[in-house]
Amino acid sequence: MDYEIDICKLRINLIINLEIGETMKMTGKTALMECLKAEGITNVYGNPGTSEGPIMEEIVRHKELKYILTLQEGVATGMAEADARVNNKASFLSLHIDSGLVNGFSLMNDAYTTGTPMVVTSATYDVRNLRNRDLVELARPFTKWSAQVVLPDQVPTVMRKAFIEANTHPKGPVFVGFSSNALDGEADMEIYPSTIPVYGGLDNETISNIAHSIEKASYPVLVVGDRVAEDTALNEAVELAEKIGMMVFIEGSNIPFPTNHPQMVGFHSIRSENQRSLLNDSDLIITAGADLFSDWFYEGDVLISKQTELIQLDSKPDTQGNRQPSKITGLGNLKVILKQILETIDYSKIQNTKKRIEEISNIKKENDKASKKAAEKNWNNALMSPERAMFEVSKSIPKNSIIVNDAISHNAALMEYIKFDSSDQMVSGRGGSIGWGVGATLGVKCASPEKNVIGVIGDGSAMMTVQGYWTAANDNIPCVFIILNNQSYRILKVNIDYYRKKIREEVESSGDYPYMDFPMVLNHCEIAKSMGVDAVRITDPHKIASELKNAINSKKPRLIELMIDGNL
Ligand SMILES: Cc1ncc(C[n+]2csc(CCOP(=O)(O)OP(=O)(O)O)c2C)c(N)n1
Ligand SMILES: [Mg+2]
Repeated sequence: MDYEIDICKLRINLIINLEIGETMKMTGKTALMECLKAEGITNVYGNPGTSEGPIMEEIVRHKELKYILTLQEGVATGMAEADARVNNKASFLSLHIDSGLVNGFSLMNDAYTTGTPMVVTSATYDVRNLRNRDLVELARPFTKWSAQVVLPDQVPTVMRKAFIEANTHPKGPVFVGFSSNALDGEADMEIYPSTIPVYGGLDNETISNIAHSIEKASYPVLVVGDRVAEDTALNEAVELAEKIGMMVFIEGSNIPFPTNHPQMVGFHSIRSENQRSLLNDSDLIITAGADLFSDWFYEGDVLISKQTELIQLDSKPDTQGNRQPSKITGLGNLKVILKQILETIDYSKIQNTKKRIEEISNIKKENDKASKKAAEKNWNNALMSPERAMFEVSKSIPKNSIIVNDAISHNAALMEYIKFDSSDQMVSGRGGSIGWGVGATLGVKCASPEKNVIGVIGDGSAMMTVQGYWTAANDNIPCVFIILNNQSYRILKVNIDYYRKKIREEVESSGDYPYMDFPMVLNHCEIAKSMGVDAVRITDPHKIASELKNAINSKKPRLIELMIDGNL
């Protein structure tokens, strides 16, 4: 009896009083929770199984931690991915042993290739049980580092290491498996938080070489990407572009540059002939945190002309050397590097800045005019055009909002009609796997509850993780899902046409798109309602702005399904 009371007291002490670095006897599962709290984690995204029993009964004793139950691991993984993107540091994801973990791999694979830091865990059974799979081996292709914990007092070290590894470039998911022996066993332990690694700039010689190249360039181009946003270097990128008079392209899935800036002439794509020729006319291209000419199809190694000098700057090492030989490759914190460049350039040597800026803004105006003209043709169609839909959506987006962009083939329309001037206003899916947007919308709202969060999601992508509507209702996560119902996997049609024309060099596409349409039209409105989320289906574009306003004001999760023309 005395023993039980002691244990009870000890647990109360642990929950209320544990100080950083204080030695205390505790179980591995308590240590795990204390580690999460030390890391500043508040949301645990997951789906539990029998092996996670010890974690589930422990987590409810820690009021600082909120477990958010999802009904499919794809939802939980999307939530954790987006949480990490918004907070710019590793999030925490708890998946069930093998089967649950494997369901998470689809979006973990994207996080791995694009560099989103996440600590992913599963619990395994007693190590003496030979039924256990080797989870570390299973997770290896989707994680940059992984470990199996079998003793309780391994927990603090391994968790600290896991957070450091996830947050270190190249960032990505890490995996930790906990045996029940480690979770239920007791030991003396101390809890310390990890430290997020910091990165510096480049040596003086490299910086003056870069400055020199800029000073002598007559037509310099800047391609900015995700890591500019991650390194909070948007202002430095703008200052550089404006002081030098550089043409700017945005690449990737964050906002590294104001999208409506007069020098921002387009979103970087190998597929645009106009853009290729603009890039090839340049004598200096600087990429900052951006992947140049990246696409699913291979179109050659060297794609810029011989007279174009390439300088690649990035914080993520594994992005370098994939294609395009560069004259200088600089790795470090992009905010620091861009500041170093700005401080080193001899501005008296730079000529024609004003004239260049004028020319660039004229190119931008021409591009804008051309896309407006193209959109006008279908503006009043009976089945709403994606451009019209995005224009109507843009009318009701409050200032304090984050857009979660999983618009897939309507991404261009979204970026054309919704303008962003800072890096915290939008995150978009990073490729590979569909099914990101529903979880991501929830994850962004959980990570930034004070913001209005609006997810714009393709009907096919949303269908992969519709279970997320239930989580929205169950936890009352007041975000808005805008589903673009174009009754198809439209992007596959776009891509197969590009493949036919560009890779197979067919003069005309056959126009066949097998298994890329949904003849039996999905009804996300009814699906959402069946899971407790208020929803509306809209065919008349005039109703969009007021419905979106109502949805945001409702302070409840809402779904707006827009019936969109998916024709190419
Ligand atoms: C998990 C997964 N399965 C299949 C695919 C192949 N795929 C890529 S895009 C896409 C269709 C997306 O359709 P939707 O979200 O409706 O967007 P739309 O192209 O219609 O705008 C599919 C099936 C994938 N990327 N990931
Ligand atoms: Mg679709």
